[in-house]
Amino acid sequence: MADRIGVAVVGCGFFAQNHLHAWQDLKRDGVELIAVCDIDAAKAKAAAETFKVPRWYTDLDALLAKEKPGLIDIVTRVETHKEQVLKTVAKGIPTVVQKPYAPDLNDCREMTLAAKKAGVFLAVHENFRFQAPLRRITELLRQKTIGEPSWGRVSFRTDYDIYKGQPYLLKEERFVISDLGVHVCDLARAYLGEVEHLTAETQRRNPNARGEDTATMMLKHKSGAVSMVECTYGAHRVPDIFPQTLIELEGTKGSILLHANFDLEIAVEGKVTKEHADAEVLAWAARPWHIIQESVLATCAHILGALRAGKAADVSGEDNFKTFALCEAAYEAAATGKAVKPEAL
Ligand code: NAD
Ligand code: 89Y
Repeated sequence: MADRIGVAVVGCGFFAQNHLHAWQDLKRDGVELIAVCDIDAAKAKAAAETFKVPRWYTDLDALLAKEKPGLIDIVTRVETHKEQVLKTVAKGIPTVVQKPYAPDLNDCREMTLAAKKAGVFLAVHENFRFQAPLRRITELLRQKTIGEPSWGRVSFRTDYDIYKGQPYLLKEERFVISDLGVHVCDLARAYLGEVEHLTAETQRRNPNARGEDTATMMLKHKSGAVSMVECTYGAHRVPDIFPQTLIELEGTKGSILLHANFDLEIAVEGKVTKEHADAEVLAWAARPWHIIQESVLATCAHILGALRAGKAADVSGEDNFKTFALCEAAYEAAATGKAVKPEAL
């Protein structure tokens, strides 16, 4: 049995339920949920009761005054991330914060540099690259199965009613790039490497949304590879495959195609292999969210492993800064109609 680690979860809303389940599953790896916190007392109390967490708080300062978590998991919405991360980092507590990292790149920079200066572990819960079919693709690329990848497409297109669970999204001034662009840009980076420059077009296809609900981005990677990276909440497709991400990658020796319903096609020098790369439906999960729910467990497990190994997570604050820099560049590119180079830390 691994050493015990006390985890505190801040924010007990819609998505935090998945984190709470994941940390509970990781009890087998020594995780103990020691406290939860939400400014809404009813949510904090309900989470404590459901997940058998001994203490609940309505204020992060009160939690920090009483508890000594080995890891704090912030699952509140984006506008609260900086204030909370700066507090936990100042206390030297290893921290993970949900995506999007922050409302803008300067805030991402401030948190990343604060953690770096203090030598405190900081990760962003960027979970898409940990989805079962998407991590299988990472493995294939690491094995150089298709040689050097030179072209790709990352695509998330839906008009599933996400507003039922996440009504706040309709009011976001920065909408789909901030919410989904962070995931698809992260995948493009993970598969094809860092980006030289990008261009982008945005659209608002749903008149009830405040911000853009569609983004089409073209990335020129430093390796010379090019990718089309797309996300929309305004697709009208039948069937709607929410929340699946589709992938196309072409390399010097072959290609990898992730089709709908997790069907993976790997072509190497003319020979095609097919795999079904669906995720396990965990005991607490349900379709169609199961693919994301299983990735939350995989992300938490990865972050825990990195922390214990004394290493930065693959999705460290510094890493996610680079993903967010692509999103910030996409907003600028869409506004100016020009190719934009992502900013460095
Ligand atoms: P939500 O509004 O349902 O939950 C947020 C909770 O935080 C609420 O219960 C609220 O009361 C609480 N809160 C607000 N300020 C607080 C504070 N200062 N201290 C403690 N608690 C506070 O939102 P959500 O849909 O759960 O989204 C949370 C985050 O999860 C967002 O950043 C969202 O983008 C992200 N998310 C990620 C995925 C994914 O796949 N990675 C999916 C959905 C949502
Ligand atoms: O908010 C989005 C995310 O980050 O992943 C899925 C989601 O909840 C809805 O598309």
